[in-house]
Amino acid sequence: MAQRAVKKNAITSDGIRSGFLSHLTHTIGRPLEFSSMVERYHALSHTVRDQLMEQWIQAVESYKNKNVRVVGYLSAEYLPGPHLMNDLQALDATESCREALVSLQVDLDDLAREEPEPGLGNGGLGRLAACFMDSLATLGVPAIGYGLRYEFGIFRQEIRDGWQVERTDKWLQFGNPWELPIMDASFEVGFGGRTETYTDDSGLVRWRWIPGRKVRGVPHDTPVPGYRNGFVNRLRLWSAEAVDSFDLSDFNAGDYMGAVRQKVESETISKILYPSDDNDAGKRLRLAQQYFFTSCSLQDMVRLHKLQGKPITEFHQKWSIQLNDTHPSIGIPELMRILLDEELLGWEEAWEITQATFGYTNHTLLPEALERWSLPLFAALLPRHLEIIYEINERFLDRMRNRFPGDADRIRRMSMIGEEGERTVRMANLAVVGSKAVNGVAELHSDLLKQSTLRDFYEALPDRFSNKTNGVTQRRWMMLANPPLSSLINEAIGTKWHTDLWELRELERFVSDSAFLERWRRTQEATKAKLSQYIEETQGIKTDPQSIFDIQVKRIHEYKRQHLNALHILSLYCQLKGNPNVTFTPRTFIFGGKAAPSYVMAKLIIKLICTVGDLVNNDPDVKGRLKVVFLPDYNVSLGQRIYPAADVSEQISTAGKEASGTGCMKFQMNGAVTIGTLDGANVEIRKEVGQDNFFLFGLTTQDIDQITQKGYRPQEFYERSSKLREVIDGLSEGRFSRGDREVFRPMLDQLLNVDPYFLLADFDSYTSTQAQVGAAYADAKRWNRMSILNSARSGKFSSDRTIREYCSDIWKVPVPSSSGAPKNTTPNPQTKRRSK
Ligand code: 26V
Repeated sequence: MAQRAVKKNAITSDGIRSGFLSHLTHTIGRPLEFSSMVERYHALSHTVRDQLMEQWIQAVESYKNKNVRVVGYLSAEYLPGPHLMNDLQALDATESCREALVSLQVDLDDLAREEPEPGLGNGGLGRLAACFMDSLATLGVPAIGYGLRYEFGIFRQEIRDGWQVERTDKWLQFGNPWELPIMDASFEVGFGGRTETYTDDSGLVRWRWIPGRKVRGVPHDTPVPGYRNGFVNRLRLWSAEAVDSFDLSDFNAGDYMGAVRQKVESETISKILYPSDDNDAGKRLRLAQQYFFTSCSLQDMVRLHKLQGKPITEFHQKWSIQLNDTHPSIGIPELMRILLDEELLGWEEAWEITQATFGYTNHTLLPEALERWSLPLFAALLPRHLEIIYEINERFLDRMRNRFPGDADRIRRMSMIGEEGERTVRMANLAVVGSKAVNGVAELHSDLLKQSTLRDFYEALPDRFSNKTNGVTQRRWMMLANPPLSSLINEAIGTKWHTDLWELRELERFVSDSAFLERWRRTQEATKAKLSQYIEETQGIKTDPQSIFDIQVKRIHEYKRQHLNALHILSLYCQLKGNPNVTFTPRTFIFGGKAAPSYVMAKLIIKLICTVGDLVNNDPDVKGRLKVVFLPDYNVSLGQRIYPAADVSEQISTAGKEASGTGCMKFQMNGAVTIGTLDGANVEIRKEVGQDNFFLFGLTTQDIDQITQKGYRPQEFYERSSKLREVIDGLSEGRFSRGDREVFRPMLDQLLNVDPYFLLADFDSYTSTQAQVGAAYADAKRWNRMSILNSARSGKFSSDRTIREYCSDIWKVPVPSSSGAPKNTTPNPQTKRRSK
């Protein structure tokens, strides 16, 4: 009798069906017929989590007792996106699940739409952490991602009359079926108070910290499954609770409010994510958050280390800790404090262990984003840590004085304490000195770090520095986000690319196959049609799937220059108004992204985009050839709809400002062609795809240095370019804003007088390159070829490659050979040859 081979441990449709019904009854307490969508979603999520738990326990057992090093990834932010479909995919259970639900007249996609995504991050840095977690699990590397369980994540964005309005994110409102609180692994974290010395039994003088108050951290664990390898890591997020739920003496004395005040204050620590992605210096709560989650995480690692019966002196052999930016860099003095004050080691030994444990990743060159804490604030909250930092600093600066005698300026710049104006603690300096490895996130960024921001440190400690170009997971950004394209690729070249993205280069065999080119085009058009439908349903704007979908999604920031994009659209609009019958490749411009609530200029950029949209979408002269859409509340889920539908990827930051960018990679994988500056990872994308398959424009970092030295005068560019004058004057005279001459005044003043991000200098280059984009698109065959080549040459940008590099160069952890992707990470000869 013919029988379908059932894989060992395969998750069957019957299994899911009975698990789902059982959870509806026993966990939710509702019969199927009276259950709501949310309840069904919860029942299904519990069913899937059950499967993960079994694998989780197996995975923990498999490495607990072995001598493997574990990665501790410390990040204040994670943006994992919805779990359900991702975890089903990892378990290879999507089809059985669909089948099981169909038999109950329930639709899987309906349930998946009920999942609120955990918005526990601002942007690229948080999403990178989530891609890394996916790759670590898929490569079978034991790792724990540590962070904060914010009760309120990044705000929901609404647009009212073209302005951003923030609404509270309540992702935990209906409970979170993916997490498991682990009550017996909680820790206390101290704040404030004072330090004192005492003499220990052997007559040595020692320090101890007597905190003024304590807060309890409770871990909530979310399983992170590897892709079809039976391996599961965990994301461990700390939630703050009061050490005692209320103070009994206050309570007995009748002070009910006083009794709960402490509880409320403690819980504040993990209440809300700071929605700004540059510096929030002076925010005491932010420092408290950083110390809280870092201390809990270190205590947890020390506990796990000791559970294995290992001496604390071997801590660095068991753990490799990566600092995702400086946010957790307080971990350096915290580990020192644990080793000195609690484990009673001597300074030298403690310092050796600490330095051998940490690696530090820098994610920004913007000076305003480098963390500095006011010294009095720091001293009040973390007095013992400040003492330790002073000692680290003194010893380090002594070494530097020997290395660079007489160079007082250099010593001042390298100090962990800033003395100009208000005294500050400089976290980047601490992170560099306390780590064995320091890295940037793209080649250009790492070079600029060495030449500018961290130059003194590079000169003193050159071996510490390296580059680790970012990557993104193809499992979420292609397979989950773009099933039609993924199927087409599977059919053409098989499925090895799921765990080895270099395999996509096999697509190059098809670039001259007109039948394949046509299928590629039709697939993309169908995906664009789906986004069109979403846009019409949510925004009431009609868009043409045959027009160029030209997309810019990312946080709104002046350096990312969404307003340069908007100025170009206005210029196209003027062109159409001037000659309504001009030949013109129709375009749909799509934007998405949040502005920090306090960032006035970023909010004005959103207003500009929406104003341009109102203008062009409804003008009969435009004849529908130009559409502008601002999609509100850009997040991971929306990104999954957007990236697959792009023809053109806008990566137009001022050269030298974007550390890497990762959206660029998501677009490229899905076959979009980039228009971009030589900034961040664009440089490497262009190297991979070749200059013919990338639209380059704008000033380079060197050009900008030169212009700056000579003195940049944006007015000159305005005077020289008639196109630029047309849009600037139009804005200034209110011609694009129903006569309102004031609304964009602050932006125009800034552009004409200062223009710190060189929009006016880059405008002509940008518009003429955009004209080339239009012409290229008009030649469908040429465009499809470019699109395929972009996807085919995106192998380098898998986070699997990035994680392999961290494992071998920084963490020194082996990647199990049984894991999906091959060991070899060198680029293929073909793409090498094409490199410029
Ligand atoms: C800083 C702060 C300061 C205090 C308030 C909250 C907060 C949140 C985030 C940050 C750091 C922002 C740095 C960042 O996100 N950098 C981005 O990192 C991406 C991943 O490496 C990279 O692709 C982007 O180019 C880079 O801007």
